[in-house]
Amino acid sequence: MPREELRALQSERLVRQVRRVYDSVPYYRDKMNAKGVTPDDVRGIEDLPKLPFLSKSDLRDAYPYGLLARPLSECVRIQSTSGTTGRRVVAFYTQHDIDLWEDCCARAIVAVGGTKDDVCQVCYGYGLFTGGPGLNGGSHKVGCLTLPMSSGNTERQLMFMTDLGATILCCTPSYAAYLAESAIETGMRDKIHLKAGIFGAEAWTEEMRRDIQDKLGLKAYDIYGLTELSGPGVAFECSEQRGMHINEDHFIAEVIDPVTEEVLPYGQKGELVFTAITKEAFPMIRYRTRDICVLNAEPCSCGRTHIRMSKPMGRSDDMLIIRGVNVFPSQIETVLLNRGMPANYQITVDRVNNSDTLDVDVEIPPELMSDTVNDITRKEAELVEAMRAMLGITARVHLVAPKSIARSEGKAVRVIDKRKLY
Ligand code: DLL
Repeated sequence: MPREELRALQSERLVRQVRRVYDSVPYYRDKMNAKGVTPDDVRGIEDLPKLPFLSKSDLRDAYPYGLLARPLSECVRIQSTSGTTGRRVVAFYTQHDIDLWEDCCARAIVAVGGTKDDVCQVCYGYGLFTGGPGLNGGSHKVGCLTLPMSSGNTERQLMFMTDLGATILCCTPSYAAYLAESAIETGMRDKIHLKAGIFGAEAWTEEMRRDIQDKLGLKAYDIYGLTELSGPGVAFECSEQRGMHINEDHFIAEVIDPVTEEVLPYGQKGELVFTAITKEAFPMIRYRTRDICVLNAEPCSCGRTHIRMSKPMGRSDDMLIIRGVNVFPSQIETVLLNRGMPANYQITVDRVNNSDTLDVDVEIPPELMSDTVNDITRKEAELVEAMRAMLGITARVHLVAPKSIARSEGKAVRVIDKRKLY
């Protein structure tokens, strides 16, 4: 669609969406009233900056139903991120929302050359996580033979991949790298016929792209999305592999200065903000993603007119993505404090053999100092279990001697991220 037409479509959808949320969601109405803006003030996309921002804290305040724009009886599904209730995002979908979301994922598959003749192996997690259900739906829409593998069980993944001749692989980039290594180690590499991979949900570098491409003999494409906006498929790479086209007929993108909240011109680095203009149940107006990136409006040689976003270059909050799971350091702190441990801890994240590691060093409280090695090992195991329950992933917990974690004169350095992903 030519850009002028797209802009007109976005304007029309935005105006309708703003009116709809104002009329049906008291939470939005109050926020707009507080900013002194009514739906009459929004006549087109140029009026977008008048609207208030929405952030994760709004989602928390309004949890679970406060941002619903349709009656619950019209909703057919929820999806959710990892995390505790407070941090957890629960998104609602009508059947129409699911159809549009799957369309977005289908576009991503078509963009990597997918057709109904392809065999598409989906090894993102199924269930609450959006990765599996989103790509699964997209693959059906394209008409690919879909292998709904979900994550894990590498041996079985490789068996289906080779026996059924998978041609498209959808998973996190770190799992793709792990699959590649396992295929090489088990001598199955020559039986793999993948042509494309659709990898996202976490940050990955160009080096990692080259490594996966070389090892699996495919072209590796990036895909971006977040639960709040439906899931994967908000943006995806085309044959150019140079930035991800944003599905702008569904999502209007802005980049802002995260501190001043001023809207920045295309080409400048800032925090990505999205307005979902077609979602029914869980609309999201000017949602602050906390992802830092750059938008690029230059025409793309693939012919798509949608602008492109760079790979996320970091976050404007402290969220970590570890093995595809969203983790806030405060969740780890909560586990420690609930279990009577001191707040003297340090989190180290690294990537070893393309897989994320999470280590938590905690100083032994003085009352445990007299305990035996057995007691300490038991305490560590208990903390590992409590963290798994809170975060959904396994951390290695090490009880260390009191005062062995360096004290800082300013802010405590709680997190050391050695992954160099950005
Ligand atoms: O990760 C949705 C998704 C599933 C995207 C499968 C792609 C593929 P959440 O769990 O809500 O949703 O996490 C969203 O993950 O704000 C980014 O910080 C990060 N993220 C997602 N895609 C990418 C990517 C899914 N391609 C958060 N590169 C987002 C870097 C990404 N970070």
